[in-house]
Amino acid sequence: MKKARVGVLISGRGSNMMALVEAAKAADCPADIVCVVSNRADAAGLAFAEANGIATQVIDHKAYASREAFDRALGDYLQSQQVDIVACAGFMRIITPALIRRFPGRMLNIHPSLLPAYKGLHTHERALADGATEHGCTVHLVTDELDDGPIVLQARVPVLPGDTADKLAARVLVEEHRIYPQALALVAERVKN
Ligand code: NHR
Ligand code: GAR
Repeated sequence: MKKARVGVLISGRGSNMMALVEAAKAADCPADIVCVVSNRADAAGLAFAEANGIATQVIDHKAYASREAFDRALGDYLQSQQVDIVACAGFMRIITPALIRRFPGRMLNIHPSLLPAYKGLHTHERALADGATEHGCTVHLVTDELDDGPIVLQARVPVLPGDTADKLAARVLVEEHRIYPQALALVAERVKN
């Protein structure tokens, strides 16, 4: 079976990346995780990727004069690895059109809210402050507009009495780890053919 080659972008813990890597170990998974890129050298997820025999690369945004220059370096590395699909997984830098246009319709992100609600940062705190009764996560295609691209999959969780941002985030994260591999497989099936 021909598999889509996937590069994952992280900035930290990398638990979503780990879920993608584990799911891609299945023989019938249409996606192959070929590299993991972090903008931070101390990202915990890098060691996991290395232990799993996946190429890793640190590209520090602070070493570049502009967002565009950073994105050009990211794109050059991803293309050197012949990546078909880019999966952002807790990647914390806003991506410019310079990178997005190199992977049209082939760049995914997981966002911890039920988009279009709570775009941007601190989603769990904002949902709690609003008294929301439902919250969740969304896998969407990345477009030039932040957290605004076509939705691939969503999952909902209840907001429970006594919730803190940490408790709510943990409940959402379980669903992130479930739907991100599913969404990647959907896009990989499309890209492969
Ligand atoms: N880029 C584009 N063009 N479109 C999207 O939908 C993107 C994106 C880049 C990242 C993830 C995202 C989220 O799901 C994401 C979606 C970081 C910021 C941010 O403000 C906002 C949204 C997201 C990720 N980052 C600061 C910046 O100046 C830095 C914050 C930090 O380093 O802690 O880039 O929520
Ligand atoms: C996840 O909850 C992800 O949805 C969120 O950060 C966490 C990363 O965890 N993403 C964003 O907030 C994007 N702005 P992980 O590194 O363990 O996957």
